[in-house]
Amino acid sequence: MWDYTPGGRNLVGTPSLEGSEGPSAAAHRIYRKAVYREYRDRTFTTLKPRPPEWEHLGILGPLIRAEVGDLIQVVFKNNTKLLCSMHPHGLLYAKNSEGALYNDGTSGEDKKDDAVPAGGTHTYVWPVPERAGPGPDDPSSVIWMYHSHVVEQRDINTGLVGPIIVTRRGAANPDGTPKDVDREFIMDFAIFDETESWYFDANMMHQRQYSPELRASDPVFRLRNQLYSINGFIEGNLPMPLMKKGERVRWYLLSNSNEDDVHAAHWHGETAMMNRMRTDTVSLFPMSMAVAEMVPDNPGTWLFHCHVTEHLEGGMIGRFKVLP
Ligand SMILES: [Cu+2]
Repeated sequence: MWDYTPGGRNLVGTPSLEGSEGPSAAAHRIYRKAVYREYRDRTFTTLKPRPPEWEHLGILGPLIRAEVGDLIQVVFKNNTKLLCSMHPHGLLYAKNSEGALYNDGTSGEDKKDDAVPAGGTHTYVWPVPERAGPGPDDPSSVIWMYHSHVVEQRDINTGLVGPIIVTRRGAANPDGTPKDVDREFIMDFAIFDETESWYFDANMMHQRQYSPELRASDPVFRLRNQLYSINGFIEGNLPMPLMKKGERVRWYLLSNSNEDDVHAAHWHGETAMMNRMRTDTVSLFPMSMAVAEMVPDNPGTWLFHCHVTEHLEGGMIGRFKVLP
C-alpha cells in the first residue's frame, strides 16, 4: 500500500492546492502498487535497506549504478501476481534481456525475459559500452530508466519504474559515485494514473468508491485518481534534498510516460546548468532523462515544483534545503 502523503496533506503550505480545503483535506492518498525492491542476495529473503541519501527515491526502484565497461546483471524475481519484466533504457541488451513483449521474431529462451510469470525468476544481463555512458558534451554521468514492459503504460502506472546512473569510464569512485560531484538527487516527475493501474479495481474496492456511476471513462473521476507526484510523493511529502552552499550538486530529472507528462521542473532560490546553459526550469517530455548541475549559493528552504499549472495544483511540489 503506497501512501502518496505519508506526512499529511499540503505540507508545503501553499494556498491554492487542490485538497487543501474541503472535507477530504485530512485524507491520505493511499493505493496498492507494485514496486521494485532490492534484496541482499538471490535468495530474496532479506530486503536491502535503502541508504538515507536515497530516501527521496520514494516509489522508484533501487538505483542501479555502473561505469562504462561494467556488466550489469539483475536477478529479477516476480513476487506479484502480475506478469512483469525489466526493460532498461540506454544499456546494451540481447533479445534475452530486453524485457519487452512483442513480435520480434524470437522464440524459446529469448522470450523468457518478456513477461516473467508470478513467482518466476529471470536474470537480465546488460553490458555497459561507451554508447550507454556520457557523450562528449554530457557531464561525467547520465541517467537512464528501467521499467516493466509487458503492458508498458499499465505497468508503469502500477509503479514498476526505477533509475540507472552510468558514469564515464574512470570517472567513478569505488562506490560508483562520480568523482566530481558532492551530492546526487534523482527526481521523477511521475504522474501515476491510477485508473490505468493493474490494481485499479482492487483500489476502488478498498476505497469503497466503486459503483456503476464511477468509471474510469468519467473525466472528473479519472482526474481524481491521477496523482501528480515527484517520486510518488505529492504536496510537499518528498523527503527534502539537503545540501550545503558551494557543493557540486547533480540533479537527475525524469518523467513518466502518460500523455500529459509534460513538465517544467523548477527550482526556487538557485540556478542550474544544463547543456552548458543556465536555467532554473527544465522541460521534460514523456520518458525524459535529463541532468542538471547546481552549485547552490543561496541558503534556505526552497520550493522545487512542476511549473505546469494543473500539475502544481495537483500536488507536484516539494522542497529542498540549502545549508550555509
Ligand atoms: Cu508537471
